[in-house]
Amino acid sequence: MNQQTLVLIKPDGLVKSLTGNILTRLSETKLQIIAAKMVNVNYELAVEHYKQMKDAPFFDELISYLQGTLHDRRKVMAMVYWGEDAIKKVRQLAGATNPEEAEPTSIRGSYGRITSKGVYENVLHASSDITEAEREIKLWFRPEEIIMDIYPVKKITVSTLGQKVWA
Ligand code: IDP
Ligand code: MG
Repeated sequence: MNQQTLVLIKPDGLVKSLTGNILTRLSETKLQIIAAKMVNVNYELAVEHYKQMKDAPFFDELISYLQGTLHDRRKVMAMVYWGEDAIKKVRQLAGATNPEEAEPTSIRGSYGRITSKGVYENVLHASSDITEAEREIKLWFRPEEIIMDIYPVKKITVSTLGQKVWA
């Protein structure tokens, strides 16, 4: 079944200049990238993205991690991958959440680490199921930023007041 999944190259992946390596590894899946952008992650976005972890003892550090304050690199690269079994294929290549338990040749096994404070720095995020993928893709992307109609859309009229356009 064709499906879509959200992939984030987290700030540690960017700081370590791993973008090319990660994209090359993900290209093994033969999936298509149907959206991609760099994002400055504000506090609200980080908390909404990881809201299911809100009771974790490392939650505050996790939010700093995703926002890039831990690595002094305040951005992430967000992408949507699409194709047959996309969610499972990307998760398999990503490897286990804990980089020490991840298959050594997986992306997290190759590049992740456990910091002294305890949060797993595992270089990328990948949605874990269809429901999570839909929630996350809709959180990170607007419909027109994705080159395929993957979810139903509706047209509304909005005020363009204050919107930035090219000067
Ligand atoms: P996932 O990224 O493999 O889906 P989740 O359980 O959704 O893993 O956790 C989100 C993120 O929180 C992980 O990618 C990792 O950065 C961090 N994390 C999860 N569990 C732990 C833990 O037990 N200790 C430290 N960090 C963790
Ligand atoms: Mg998860």
